[in-house]
Amino acid sequence: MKLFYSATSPYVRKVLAAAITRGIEAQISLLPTNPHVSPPELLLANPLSKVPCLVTEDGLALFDSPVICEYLDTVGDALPLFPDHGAMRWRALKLQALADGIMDAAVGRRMEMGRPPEAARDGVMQRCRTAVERALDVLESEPPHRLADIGSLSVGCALGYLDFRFAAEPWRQGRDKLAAWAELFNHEPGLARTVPKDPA
Ligand SMILES: N[C@@H](CCC(=O)N[C@@H](CS)C(=O)NCC(=O)O)C(=O)O
Repeated sequence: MKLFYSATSPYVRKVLAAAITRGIEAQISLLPTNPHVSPPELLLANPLSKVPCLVTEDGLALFDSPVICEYLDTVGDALPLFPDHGAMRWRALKLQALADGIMDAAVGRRMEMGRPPEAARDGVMQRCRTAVERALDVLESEPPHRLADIGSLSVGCALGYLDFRFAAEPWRQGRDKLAAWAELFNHEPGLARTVPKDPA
């Protein structure tokens, strides 16, 4: 399998964390890609010009990260990251959606940083910021469990992105339970081996 990849993308991190957790990362070759310049090889696979995009052994190009992670659950025979039914499944999918929403809002803000102020855009960015705050408060009231599934891994990647790009806005303040959860859960191999850093 081939993965169009960017080292700083939290969505890519989620896919890699899923692959590592299931022990199949060696089956994935990484294709470093800058989606913002729309390279033709990425566009052939993903017309939306976004990473992650996974090309399977059968040549099927898959996006976005929830779809890719669900596909990875069909590879190999490790325990699935998507519980197959019942309350566990809906809890995991809801947590994944909440975490992806944090990433969407935070990545959106990051893209706008450093640009000259503009009333309409600043209003949208403020909405993104408060959406993240509210989502974090929900996670504080009920932190994910300690098992690695698609929900908990997604939350780990979302919080990691906040640490990486928004260190000046410390999310741990007033959120002791979530901070304690992250402290432990960051030792999961899928997270510990994918900590984001700026390219040298
Ligand atoms: N919902 C998508 C989001 C993917 C996404 O937005 N990736 C960013 C990188 S962090 C990207 O490729 N941006 C390029 C662009 O928007 O043009 C997913 O879960 O995979």
